[in-house]
Amino acid sequence: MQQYIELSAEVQKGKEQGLPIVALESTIISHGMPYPQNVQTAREVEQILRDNGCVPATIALIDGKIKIGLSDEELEMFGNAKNVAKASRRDIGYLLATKQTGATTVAATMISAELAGIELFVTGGIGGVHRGAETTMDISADLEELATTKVGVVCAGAKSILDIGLTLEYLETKGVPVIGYGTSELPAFYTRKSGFDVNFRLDTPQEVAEMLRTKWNLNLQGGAVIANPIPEKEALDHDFITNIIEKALAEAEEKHIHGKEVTPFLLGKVKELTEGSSLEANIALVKNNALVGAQIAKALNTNK
Ligand code: PSU
Ligand code: MN
Repeated sequence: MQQYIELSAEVQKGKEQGLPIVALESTIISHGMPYPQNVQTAREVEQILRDNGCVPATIALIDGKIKIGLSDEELEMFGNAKNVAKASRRDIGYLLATKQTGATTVAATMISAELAGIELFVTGGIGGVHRGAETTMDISADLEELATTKVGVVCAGAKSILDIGLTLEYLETKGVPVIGYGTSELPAFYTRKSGFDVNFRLDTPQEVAEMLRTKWNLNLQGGAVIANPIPEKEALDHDFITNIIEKALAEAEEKHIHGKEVTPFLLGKVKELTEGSSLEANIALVKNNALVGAQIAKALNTNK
């Protein structure tokens, strides 16, 4: 199996030194944000992790390998290229075998992280149950992955392009704990509130690490959602963003967007309609997640 995995020199060295390693996804770079802010954000997030005592491992599929840690040129390529495939669980075998370039989603990044022995993963938002899923059956493979793969995922909650209530129901059925980091209400990505409670509120990195370690010591499969609200001053106005999301959803329906195109289409539309303010919020929350994720990864590393 190790023949498919390639660690960057930085990750390899970090591993040998016993440093905490934090996984980062590449779909957020290729499909989640526009160039050049995507590459710049990816670099800044990596640096936040380094400055806080961790080793960043941005993950992607390149030339038949699962790369754990990307070079500067590779990051640039992911941000700029138009032909990068969005890679979720189902795509990994095909893309590696045909040596195509693939940007890993939350699901594929979790799989890769687990294979590389990485326990914590920082991102912006997870996929979930889409609105109207009772007829379209559009449910992100990210949720199934959270149910099976042993990686903690730090995010800013679920976007209201999704049906947040159904997403929580699905996670409950699958036994995935949803932790509020310093909050008892699930954040909704651009805003700190969603109207839905998390399962458990934890206030320190040590408590989160202890919860994950206990779950995994018991050999309970799957990960956890660690939902960290966007900083107050960066949050968008609730009514403003709700209105824009409604418009984006209506356009997706009108244009019959489906399958793996849905999420990137909605993210792009929201960015366009907010004239960039959603992008600024997105960048701020990912950086904030990196700060919190670094603390959790360090606590996990001293609690093996
Ligand atoms: N939500 C975001 N930004 C993103 C994504 C989701 O706010 O970039 C990406 C992540 O890579 C996530 C994927 O895993 O979209 C989910 O896609 P789908 O809904 O097709 O499973
Ligand atoms: Mn989908």
